[in-house]
Amino acid sequence: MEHETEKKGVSRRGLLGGTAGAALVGGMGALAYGSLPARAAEGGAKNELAPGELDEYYGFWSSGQSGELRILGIPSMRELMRVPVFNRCSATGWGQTNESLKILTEGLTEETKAMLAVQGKVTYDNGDLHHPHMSFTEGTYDGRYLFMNDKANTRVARVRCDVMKCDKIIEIPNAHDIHGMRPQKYPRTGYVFANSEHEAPLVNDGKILDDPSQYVNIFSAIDGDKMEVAWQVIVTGNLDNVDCDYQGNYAFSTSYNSENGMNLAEMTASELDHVVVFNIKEIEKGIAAGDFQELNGVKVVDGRKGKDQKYTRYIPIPNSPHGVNAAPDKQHIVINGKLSPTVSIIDVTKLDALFSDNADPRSAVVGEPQLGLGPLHTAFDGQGNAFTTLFLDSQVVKWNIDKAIRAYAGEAVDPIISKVDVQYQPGHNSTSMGETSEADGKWLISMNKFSKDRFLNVGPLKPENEQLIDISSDEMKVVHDGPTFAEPHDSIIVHRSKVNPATAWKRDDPMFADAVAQAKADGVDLESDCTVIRDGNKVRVYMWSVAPTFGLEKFTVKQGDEVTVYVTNLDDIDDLTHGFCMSNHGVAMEVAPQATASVTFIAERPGVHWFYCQWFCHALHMEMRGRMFVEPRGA
Ligand code: RUQ
Ligand code: CUA
Repeated sequence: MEHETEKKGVSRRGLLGGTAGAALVGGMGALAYGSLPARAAEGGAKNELAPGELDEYYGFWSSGQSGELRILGIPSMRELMRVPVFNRCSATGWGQTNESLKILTEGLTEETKAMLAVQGKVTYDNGDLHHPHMSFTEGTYDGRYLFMNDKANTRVARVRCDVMKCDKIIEIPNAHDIHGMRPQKYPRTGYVFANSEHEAPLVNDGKILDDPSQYVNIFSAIDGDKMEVAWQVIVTGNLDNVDCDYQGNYAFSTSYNSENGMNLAEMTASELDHVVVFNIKEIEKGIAAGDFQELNGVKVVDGRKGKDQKYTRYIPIPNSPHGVNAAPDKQHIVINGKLSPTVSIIDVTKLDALFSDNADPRSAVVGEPQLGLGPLHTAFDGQGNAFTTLFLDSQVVKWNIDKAIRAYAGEAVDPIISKVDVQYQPGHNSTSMGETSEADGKWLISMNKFSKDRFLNVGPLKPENEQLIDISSDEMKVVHDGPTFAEPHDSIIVHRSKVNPATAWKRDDPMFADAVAQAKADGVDLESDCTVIRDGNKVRVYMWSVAPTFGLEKFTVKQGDEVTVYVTNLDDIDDLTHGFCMSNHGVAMEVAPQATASVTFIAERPGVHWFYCQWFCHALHMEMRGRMFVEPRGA
């Protein structure tokens, strides 16, 4: 499918109505973009799109404790879609349809299933989705999958980019609260690396609480094709964020609690924490040679500090480092100091010596520029420059990697190029294609944790603020404010040429293979038959939908029956999604073009109940409805 950007000849409408106006209403005229329309007109990159114009990039956004993935258009910052993952979704029926429940339950451990069953649940209802990342081939995005973590319930999920739906969710055994997560960049993904943030006793069975010496943490490599844990490494200290090199040799995890402290004072006691370097090839060799213990079905190697280490190195880094970001130059890894005003630059070409010659781990650090207060994450432009968020300073700083390295070597050069104020307290940032070897230096998003006075007051709970920054010149320009709901942590900006979603499902899609198999067993052709199959007190109702009708006007069941409704959307026109909502039963789902979707419920209310199409599809959409008749028990 060719994307077409069509200019409609609509002239640029300043941003006044959208942002400066709102800020002025907030009484903060001084902070408003008084000069913004003029700036936009000065040249630089164009971020406003005319109606009908398509964006150049997809933005894939986390949503933090909302648990979903969001898709934005960049540079317009228009929200294009929400993809439910760890959350429940009223619109699509995610967490309710049989297809989604399978994905939400099949990857849970037996122990978790039992724990949930006691609470009357089959799966978790919440998630905390921090880091969405696309699969790579040879150092750049390949448009196959998006992977994302759930810090709340220790899971990793995968979204298929062809249909933009989640197809796998797995719980990671032995780990506690998956935070940092990145796919392998080379030769391909491959592994998805995932950090367990919180330390716990290795065998966490209720026998150890107050003996931190027995607490460990777990680094996981997940096979992104199979969505299974390939291996794990036991480490010292906690694990925060992770990234990996462009050579396929090493992964890097920051640790803000090398102390293994159990409270704030203990966790921040020492000035130096560390980044753990994982030697992927050595770990693979160790596993092949049987140097592992098996724990809850996973092969686990010991990479703790102080052992005679083959698998890991611990590079001391000041002070509670947070983000870790591989530069597109394929050589440098930037570790963000958080409590230290510095970032530390690791040169990947110096890492082999750490392992082969036992070289001083700090010898891999080739730069440590002081950038400002609270550096959290760094993004890149592909021209040798880096952009680091300064949480405490509420700024983004642009700096030059080479100059920082030369300054560290003693040369009198200042690596800092410029700083820009952002509103307020930035966490992650991301640049267009900036996490790949194809970083193009056009756009930067600063994901700010607080919006304070930037928008109309909506009560004590405020939106966050994501700002679009034009980085096409050394003077960074904030060109857009974007309020967002809880709480996008991270994003990636992917050129649209990398992604090519379908407009309709294929009838042989694995997403609804179970429904197809059941229909086959029932002798039902989903594409033509509308029928009711009774199987004891289980009733299967099959119908198709073609705007503006369902294939069944009515069906009859008995009170107490377990009813499964399968709807197959035979429309294959772009955009012609139907829905199925059984009123007063808490049942609703999306049925996109050429999809089959199914939902199961108990028909416990005698009488007539209307089901209706809940997705506006046609001029006669309101009329797209039918009846379920429930005969009372004993009738
Ligand atoms: S972390 S604000 Cu969950 Cu990505 Cu750094
Ligand atoms: Cu079909 Cu609305």
